Amino acid sequence: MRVAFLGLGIMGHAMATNLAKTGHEVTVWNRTPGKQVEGARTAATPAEAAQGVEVVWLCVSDTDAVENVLFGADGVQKSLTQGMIIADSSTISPSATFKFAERMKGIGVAYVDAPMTGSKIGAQNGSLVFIVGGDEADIERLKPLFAAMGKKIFRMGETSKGQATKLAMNLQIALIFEGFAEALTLATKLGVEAGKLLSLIEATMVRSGVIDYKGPFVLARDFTPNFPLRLMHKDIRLTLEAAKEARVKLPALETVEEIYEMATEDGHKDLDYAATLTLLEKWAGVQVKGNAA
Ligand code: NA7
Repeated sequence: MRVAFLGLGIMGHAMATNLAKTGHEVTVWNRTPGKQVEGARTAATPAEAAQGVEVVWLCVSDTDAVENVLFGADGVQKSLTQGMIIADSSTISPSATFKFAERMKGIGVAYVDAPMTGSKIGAQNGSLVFIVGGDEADIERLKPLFAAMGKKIFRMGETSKGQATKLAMNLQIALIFEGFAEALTLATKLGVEAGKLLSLIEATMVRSGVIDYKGPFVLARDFTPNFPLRLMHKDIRLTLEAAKEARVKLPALETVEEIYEMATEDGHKDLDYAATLTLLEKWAGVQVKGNAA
């Protein structure tokens, strides 16, 4: 298919590379010039990238970035024609997504929100899981592209329900990790070896995908970003905003948001979100480390 891919960050670059590798005709654009994708053409603006394509796929930081790329000067909107599909893999506000989609509907352009889970590694090896909102027929048309970048699609309902679900998923990741980090900090302070605790977790119902994935990185004190703290913080804020709009109270997430705020003040925003552990360690006066037993 002819695809414009906009946003070549950690996730977007790997996704666009997989699209080009699987034979799709890809044109890429990134706000900061100089990024390229092997096998793809590079455009100077979103409008230029979107010219004559069937699908415009976005993967940029946040709600403002999506709005800018779609409706800003030299935005995608200038090149849209009836029958095109916009797919957005950024994690952004569900209510803003709904509004963007309504604006597109007026000109006969379909809008599918397709945030994903699977981190940098999933993006690189084409094993992302897409959490999708949109019309079934539009999603069907996108299937060859989803297949090039991921291993599964979950349709959660109409447009914006993908974003709503993604927030509900990341809420759990943030809280599960925080629980793990608090347990590691307490156990270390009480003299328990972190590696032994991890082995026990893995053998019991406390086990989770989040801990399986993050545990070895944490024990090795490797906080290089697979999912940067600043982006998880953005998702937590989005989740709290969506909850406020829906009049839902999320007390645990509100507390975790403060920890992200302080971790950001400590200069950790570009590290992995696992670096929130360092704040708990600072308060407790310990450092968690060890080998997975
Ligand atoms: P990164 O690696 O931080 O990349 C973010 C991308 O978004 C990068 O290409 C940025 O361009 C682009 N960006 C940021 N702000 C803007 C604006 N205002 N306009 C246009 N483009 C912008 O994030 P990931 O790839 O890990 O994640 C992307 C999304 O997927 C995010 O929503 C995650 O939560 C999930 P730059 O190179 O900085 O010019």
